Amino acid sequence: MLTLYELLGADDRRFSPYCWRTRMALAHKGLKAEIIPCKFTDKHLFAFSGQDKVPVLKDGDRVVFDSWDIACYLEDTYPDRPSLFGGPVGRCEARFFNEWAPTLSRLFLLTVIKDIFDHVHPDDKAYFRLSREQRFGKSLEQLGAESDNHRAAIDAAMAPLRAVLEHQPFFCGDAPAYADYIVFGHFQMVRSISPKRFVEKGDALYEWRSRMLDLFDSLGRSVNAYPE
Ligand SMILES: N[C@@H](CCC(=O)N[C@@H](CS)C(=O)NCC(=O)O)C(=O)O
Repeated sequence: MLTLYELLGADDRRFSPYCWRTRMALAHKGLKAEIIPCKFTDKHLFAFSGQDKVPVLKDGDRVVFDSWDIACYLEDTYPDRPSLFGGPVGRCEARFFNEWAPTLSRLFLLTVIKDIFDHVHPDDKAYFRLSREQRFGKSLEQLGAESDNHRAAIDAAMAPLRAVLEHQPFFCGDAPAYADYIVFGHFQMVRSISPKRFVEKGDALYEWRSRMLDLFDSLGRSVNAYPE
């Protein structure tokens, strides 16, 4: 019996990039999990994990947190199901994506932080404002006013992603695997809460995202989000 604790926003929005990785990884493995949506201020729901972030996965008595550790756990515990990494070399390469993704994530976050604030659950507004203003040392309004300053850095970060997709349909080759889910999570985060567009039709990344959204009976489209 698998249970996934994941982040919940207003209007049932699911905007955690790390939870999306786990959702996609479970689907890739063909595993079903009960989803327990948690607001930022619902940390008591997964306090048994001994830390304060989602995703948290419970598999019977086992508790695993941190999306990378969850992916490795699923790969090692369910080796007979489709592989997330395609072997030890693929696991090492996916680790690079895992370490690199926060660079893109931070740029996306700074660009859409006011949109996130507008879409966090009403119960979480005060927590989100306080914690993010402390983290960035600026008010949300100030960050919002500067939101378009990161476009050039985002384009630079996305350039190698586009270059790879000129040669192959997925980052992992002919079929998607965990490195694709890592990148996809961050695109799902922005699409879940922001009308801002980062990829347009005709862009290799847009086409890749459409293929990702088609996966697992359009799992990525099963949530409230802005138009593709
Ligand atoms: N390295 C962790 C990051 C998890 C993370 O940052 N989760 C965010 C949601 S996207 C969270 O739970 N934040 C709680 C908070 O900010 O209070 C992972 O990969 O799972």
